[in-house]
Amino acid sequence: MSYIDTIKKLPQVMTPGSSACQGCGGELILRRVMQLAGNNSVFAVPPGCMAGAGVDGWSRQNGCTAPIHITLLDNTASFMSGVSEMYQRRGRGDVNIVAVAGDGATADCGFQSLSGAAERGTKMLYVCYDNEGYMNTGFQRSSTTSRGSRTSTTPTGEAINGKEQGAKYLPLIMAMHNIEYCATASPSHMMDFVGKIKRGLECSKRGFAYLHVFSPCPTGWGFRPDESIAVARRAVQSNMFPLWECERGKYSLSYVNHEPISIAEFVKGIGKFDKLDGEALDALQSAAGARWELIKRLCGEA
Ligand SMILES: Cc1ncc(C[n+]2csc(CCOP(=O)(O)OP(=O)(O)O)c2C)c(N)n1
Ligand code: SF4
Ligand SMILES: [Mg+2]
Repeated sequence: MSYIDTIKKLPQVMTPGSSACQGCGGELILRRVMQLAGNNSVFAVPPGCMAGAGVDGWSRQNGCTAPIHITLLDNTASFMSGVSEMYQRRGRGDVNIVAVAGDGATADCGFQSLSGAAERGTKMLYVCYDNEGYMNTGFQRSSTTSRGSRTSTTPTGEAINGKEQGAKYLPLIMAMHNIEYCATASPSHMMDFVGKIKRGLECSKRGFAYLHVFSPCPTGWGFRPDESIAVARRAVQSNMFPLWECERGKYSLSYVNHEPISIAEFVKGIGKFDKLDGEALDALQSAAGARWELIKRLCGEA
């Protein structure tokens, strides 16, 4: 059965009526994860754009049709460790334990709790939708924000020209926790993403599974809502966001770029990068190149 047929047959767990912006990558990611996990699941969505958009429920009309917790910004994985443990002890390992959190809640505020749950091998699937910033509170920079991005706390002007530090590459840090499953995904490569959600759910029955998903944000990044999928596709095609997976220590590439497009091509039309000069573009290009070489070596493709 094709992934489209699979998706068509599955009911939506996230109800209509979310207030996320048009073209929000995060909403698409969350809908797919919830749909694949289904109603025999317990979800956690901490503060951020997705909780703010109402997925945790803010009236009797909308929210989520499965049990869902709005955890704290910094305790999602430890909170869900307790939930997972309770279900294991009751012999209910069939229940999917799933967290979907932003990059701020994952790579920064919640990292201690995430790292602990990963190291303990908690049986759960943790999905980070990475829109490279604290979008729900006004587009502040996070540790995963790309170098040179204009955010509300890293403006472009005379004093600084966007974020001065490079992005923390969290998926590899998570893979180094020796977890059951770790993968990157993009909404532009939906078949790959759906396969990884399924694999992540399966692996969450044995231990910790982690998905890091590129999440274009038209409002915060400054591009047209109907460009979201194209932006995500260019991120993959330029090696800005390589697609790979690692199951029990075995790495493999999910998408091989024989002729990658340049980073200059990727950033075209994305407002947060519109003040990048040649030097900043070169820095982004060489960081992307170095990361790609490292991943290829890990995957035995170098
Ligand atoms: C400890 C703590 N500090 C600050 C906040 C305020 N806050 C709520 S959502 C949010 C942004 C979260 O960013 P991210 O996790 O990346 O999700 P996004 O908004 O980008 O979807 C912040 C800072 C909070 N809820 N808790
Ligand atoms: S600000 Fe960005 S991440 Fe938040 S709902 Fe809008 S598009 Fe989605
Ligand atoms: Mg974010």
